[in-house]
Amino acid sequence: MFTKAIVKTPCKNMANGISTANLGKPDYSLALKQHKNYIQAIKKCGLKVIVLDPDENFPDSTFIEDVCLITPKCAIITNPGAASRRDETIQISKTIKELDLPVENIQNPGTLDAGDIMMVKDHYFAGLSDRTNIKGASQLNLILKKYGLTSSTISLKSVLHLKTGISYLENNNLLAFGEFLTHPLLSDFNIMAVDPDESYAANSVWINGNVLVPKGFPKTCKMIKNAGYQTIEVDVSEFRKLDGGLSCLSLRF
Ligand code: CIR
Repeated sequence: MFTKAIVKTPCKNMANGISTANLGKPDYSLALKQHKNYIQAIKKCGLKVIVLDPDENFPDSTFIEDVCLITPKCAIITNPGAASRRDETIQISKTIKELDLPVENIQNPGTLDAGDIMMVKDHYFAGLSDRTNIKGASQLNLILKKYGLTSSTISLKSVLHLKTGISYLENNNLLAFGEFLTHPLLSDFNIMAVDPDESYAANSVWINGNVLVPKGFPKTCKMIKNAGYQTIEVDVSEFRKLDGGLSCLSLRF
């Protein structure tokens, strides 16, 4: 069960965020509207939402998931792999200090984006990507160990972050596409295969029995619904233009 979430309002400068999507520049007023709807959706799942102010210095800072990993035992401030995102951690550190949790840090030369980390009960899968290096993943492993938690790594081939390609929906159900469908390290999961033409929807988010699914991916939404979940479709088209998905927009804990 999650009870809280932290989100960060997108800034006007989001138009200058990192992107490989080739879908054009995001429309800021539409992005603001979609962000508000996203907050409503996660509130509907029972979360109390802390909303942080926009920060024009960091175009990608609305993708708050990447800068911190909150576990039930500790919060880990990451060291984002993209240079332009490195100092997003300063603001989140201030917010995290106010929570009643021990705080840990990933440090140079280790880099880690928490979009690469997928929690499955007490175990954390860490994607090795262009953003998360082996040193970052090893630091994470040592930190988690202190708190009785475990982790393992998965090397990524084609996706930005691990959770771009897979999402854990609890009850051993794993939403996946492409390189993850037959991955040996994931073979114990009940794999729910996302159609290649809906691959963006592989980033869906389980919150307290509900699953947030990006709007516009009907086959995936139906598959999740048929598996017994309550689905909530959320339009995040403007965030997709910056390679961001549903999970990146919040820290849930
Ligand atoms: C970036 O490239 O860092 C942002 N434009 C998108 C981050 C998306 N975050 C995520 O998948 N966890």
